[in-house]
Amino acid sequence: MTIQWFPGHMLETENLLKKVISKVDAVLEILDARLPQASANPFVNKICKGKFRLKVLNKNDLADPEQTKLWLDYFETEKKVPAVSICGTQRSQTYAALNYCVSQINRNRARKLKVMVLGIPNTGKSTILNSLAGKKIAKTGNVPAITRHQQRTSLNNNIDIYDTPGILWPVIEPKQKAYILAASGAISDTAIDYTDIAFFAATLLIKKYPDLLMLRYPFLETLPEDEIMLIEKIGSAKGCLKKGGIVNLQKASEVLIRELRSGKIGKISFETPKDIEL
Ligand SMILES: Nc1nc2c(ncn2[C@@H]2O[C@H](COP(=O)(O)OP(=O)(O)OP(=O)(O)O)[C@@H](O)[C@H]2O)c(=O)[nH]1
Ligand SMILES: [Mg+2]
Repeated sequence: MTIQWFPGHMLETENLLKKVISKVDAVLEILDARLPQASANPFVNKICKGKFRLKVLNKNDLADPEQTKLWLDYFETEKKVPAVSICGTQRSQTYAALNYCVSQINRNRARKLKVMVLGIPNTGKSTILNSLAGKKIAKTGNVPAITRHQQRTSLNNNIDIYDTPGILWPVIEPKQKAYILAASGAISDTAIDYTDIAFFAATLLIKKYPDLLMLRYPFLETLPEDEIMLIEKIGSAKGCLKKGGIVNLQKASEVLIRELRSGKIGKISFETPKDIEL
């Protein structure tokens, strides 16, 4: 399975970025802390060559803290690239990331510094911009592709910050990466079968986070043997039923994915640095 979800504004954004990136002093590459590898767009690598770039693992409040630590270590020690983890709604944390970025640039203080926020959809770019500005300037939302145009904001400290639309790439493969991105909410839910995402998520939860699963769904009593059993049990317990009492897998899948994305099941990471080494 491959996923293709590349709305027109993403291509427009790529073309714009190719033109304007040379005028920018530094880039905040916003990744999702739950999927720091899958949420890295190779296009960002390509256009940011030679430019200072800070990897910002956002939504760290939703990610498994142990894994986030491993990821930061992986980027800094193995890849030798600067990385921080933040919660995009916490101003002290977004400022810490920006200040770190600014401290790494040879700065002519008379000139305004241009910092660009880049990343795939739904990683929290506009939320971070709003947090830095201290007011709601950019529209945000829990579905991908909310921002459709580049937006500049002047901060008090002689810095201009640029929010950009989230961009993916035309064909997303392998399958594992597509599922991880879909489970996080980076790809439109119309581009992929909901039950497929839920099967992927259920498998991950049974294997890696069985304790969180049992805590969130005490009606399970014992750990389900497989992903279908888990989704069926959630469906029965939450009343996601069709005529005749059969579980409506689509509805049950929606419940699981919603709870996973919102953090209700717990702090969960979808991939670990070890997955890369495999
Ligand atoms: N829990 C949590 N939610 C966050 C965080 N940062 C952003 N969000 C939420 O994530 C969703 C997406 O945020 P946006 O700021 O719209 O994401 P974006 O990267 O600008 O998305 P596009 O414009 O579609 O590319 C919103 O529901 C935000 O409230 C965070 O650090 N933690
Ligand atoms: Mg946005």
